[in-house]
Amino acid sequence: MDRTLIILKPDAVQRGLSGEIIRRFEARGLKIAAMKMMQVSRELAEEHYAEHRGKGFYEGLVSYITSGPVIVMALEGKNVTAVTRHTIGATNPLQADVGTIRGDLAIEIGRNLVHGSDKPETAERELALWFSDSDFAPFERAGDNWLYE
Ligand code: DAT
Ligand code: MG
Repeated sequence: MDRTLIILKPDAVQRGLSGEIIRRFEARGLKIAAMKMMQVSRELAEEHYAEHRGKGFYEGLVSYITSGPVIVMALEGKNVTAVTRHTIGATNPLQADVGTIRGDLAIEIGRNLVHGSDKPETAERELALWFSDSDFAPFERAGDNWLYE
């Protein structure tokens, strides 16, 4: 099954929205394959956001993601990266549809609550950056035949 990386950013943890956000992913049918809470180092933040190095918002982005603990998850499901991007909503919460995490729970682009890998290849790179094999607890979920045809 496909896997993707999700980060509940420091504002999600500080605002007490971790449960609400995880609930939305679980309710959609996604399976939690790995999950941990951690303080992000500057090195990891820079590696994670390497594609944005040099952009005007880069410094703010790195200080935001390192400003407090985050919850990192590997979610699993068919087409999981597309499914999670859909549930997360547009990067700028003002453009995110109502019904999405950012559209319902956030206001500013610099406090948009959650990271999700943008493509399957990105997911692969990011999962390797944040998790090792021993972080995963594989299990069969009863009822998956009611989620997938
Ligand atoms: P996403 O998080 O939706 O994948 P992205 O990868 O383009 O978006 O950018 C990473 C993060 O950087 C994004 O969640 C918020 C911040 N960001 C992106 N574009 C920005 C901008 N124009 N101004 C301020 N912050 C921005
Ligand atoms: Mg991105």
